[in-house]
Amino acid sequence: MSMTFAEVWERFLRRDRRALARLLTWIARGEQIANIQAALRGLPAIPDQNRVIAFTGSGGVGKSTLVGKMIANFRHAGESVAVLACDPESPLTGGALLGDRLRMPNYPDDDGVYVRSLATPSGHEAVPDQLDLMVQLLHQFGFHQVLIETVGAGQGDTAVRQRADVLVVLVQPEAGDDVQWEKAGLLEVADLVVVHKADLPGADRTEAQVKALLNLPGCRPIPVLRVSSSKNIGLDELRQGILAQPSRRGIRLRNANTLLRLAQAAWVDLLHAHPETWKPILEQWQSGRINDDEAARQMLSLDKSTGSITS
Ligand SMILES: Nc1nc2c(ncn2[C@@H]2O[C@H](COP(=O)(O)OP(=O)(O)OP(=O)(O)O)[C@@H](O)[C@H]2O)c(=O)[nH]1
Ligand SMILES: [Mg+2]
Repeated sequence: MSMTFAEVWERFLRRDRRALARLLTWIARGEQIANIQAALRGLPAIPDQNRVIAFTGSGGVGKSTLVGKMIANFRHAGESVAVLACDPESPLTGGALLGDRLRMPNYPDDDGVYVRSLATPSGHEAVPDQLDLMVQLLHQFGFHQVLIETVGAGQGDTAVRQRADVLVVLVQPEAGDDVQWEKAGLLEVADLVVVHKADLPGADRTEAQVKALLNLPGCRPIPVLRVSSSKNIGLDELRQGILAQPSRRGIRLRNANTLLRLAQAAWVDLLHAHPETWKPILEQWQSGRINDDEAARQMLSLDKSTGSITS
């Protein structure tokens, strides 16, 4: 029996999990998007302390296992949790989806947990927008924290990263000097680095390497935590570390500083001579009146010599 959008939405508002599942399926298929967007606009804003936390790292580093552990950890701390597990589309998709679900304990009797697998075809443009909508739905349904397991260090992961409030990058102890996480450039964008599988030999060395890479003069300090999912080590510290990260607004401000630093490198003279030209752009961006793309476009179109906007 098929229900209309209005019927499903009415059930969603009454916190019917089947309605939530239906809406998520619609989004995944690119259906009912305009209706969902419009209906979401009518709901109150999501509290700042509700976060989107992405877990990323190379294949097999233990993302699914750790996310499974963090579900339980957040629950013990009184927080409700929804999980979106993304997987690359591959001949193994069916198995991979199942694999991720299997490592995440299911909680059939707990209203405070919801786990959903999500196929993310590589190069699929619609995915980031779909993710935004899904996350909004889950927050509006009442889940405090939304955890996302990303597809790993591949492309397609970038979109997820940009949409997370907190990005947790997992690395694991490795033999040899050829450290893949360094090549992947993941550390640069991390809010928090987890040296996972810390029960394995070499965790000390990996931790030292990560710290040496991250703690460059002038850069914001990034916490590096040692965690073992199999030995239940460091999980509370990870939760506390995540919650200690700035809320969305804080992240906006941090991003604004990054943008400013980038702009400074290219427009030093302009920035000193005409702060009145770029400060309004920054302010509009920080308050959310213009999005990242528009802010970047306006910044880049500033005329270097006069400081006026040229296009
Ligand atoms: N020693 C050790 N092994 C772990 C730990 N956590 C997970 N593993 C193992 O690491 C392997 C990969 O774990 P997954 O959770 O599937 O890793 P993943 O990053 O989700 O993998 P993909 O989704 O395939 O990229 C499994 O065999 C786990 O049992 C840990 O804390 N210590
Ligand atoms: Mg996984």
